[in-house]
Amino acid sequence: MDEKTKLTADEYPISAAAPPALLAYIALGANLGDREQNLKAAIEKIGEISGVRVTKVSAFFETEPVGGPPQGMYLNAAVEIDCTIPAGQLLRELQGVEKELGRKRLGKCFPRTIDLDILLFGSEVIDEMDLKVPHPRMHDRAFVLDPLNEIAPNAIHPILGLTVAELTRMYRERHTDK
Ligand code: A4P
Ligand code: MG
Repeated sequence: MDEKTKLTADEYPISAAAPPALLAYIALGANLGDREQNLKAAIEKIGEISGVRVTKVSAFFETEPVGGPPQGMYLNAAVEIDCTIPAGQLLRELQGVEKELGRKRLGKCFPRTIDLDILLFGSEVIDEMDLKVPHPRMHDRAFVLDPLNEIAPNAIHPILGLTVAELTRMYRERHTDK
């Protein structure tokens, strides 16, 4: 390459720094339709989001519904993703997946074909109108903690300063009949 066409580091296309990846955790829940199929389809679609790679998937846990009107049992799971997009964009992408899988928003805690919640996003703490991370109720729900503890016992809750394993143990202690 002669001097005239030589690119400086700034101009060279691949010199642009790749956005740093972080590990994030998503909770999945379904209690309408073919619940197992809904979870599997959601995991596949999450893996197709640009800038997201699914790195771990928990077992599927059958759980009693918590809150809301009387409704059927849930299947819950958690996934770990390696993520290079910002949390707000991830939320919008997940809402797109919920919509594609036929989610109708009937009201809070109503039955759903699929619910996708961001539990942890690296060590970020986010407190916006439409996005709170860590998920504000994650430490008080067995249907979230059990699947998450299976894939990420050492992940740290950045507000409480405790690992998922510790949160799970403390939840059990609070809910064991004395
Ligand atoms: N939002 C704020 N922070 C987040 C976040 N970290 N991740 C906002 C995802 N969304 C977040 O969510 C309502 C709003 O929360 C969204 O507009 C988003 O901007 P939604 O999915 O429309 O409604 P939702 O799921 O009914 O509300 P939410 O607050 O996610 O409900 P929960 O507290 O998650 O409870 N029982 C069992 N056994 N298993 C379940 O999975 N799920 C629920 C839902 C109740 N009982 C359950 C289960
Ligand atoms: Mg939700």
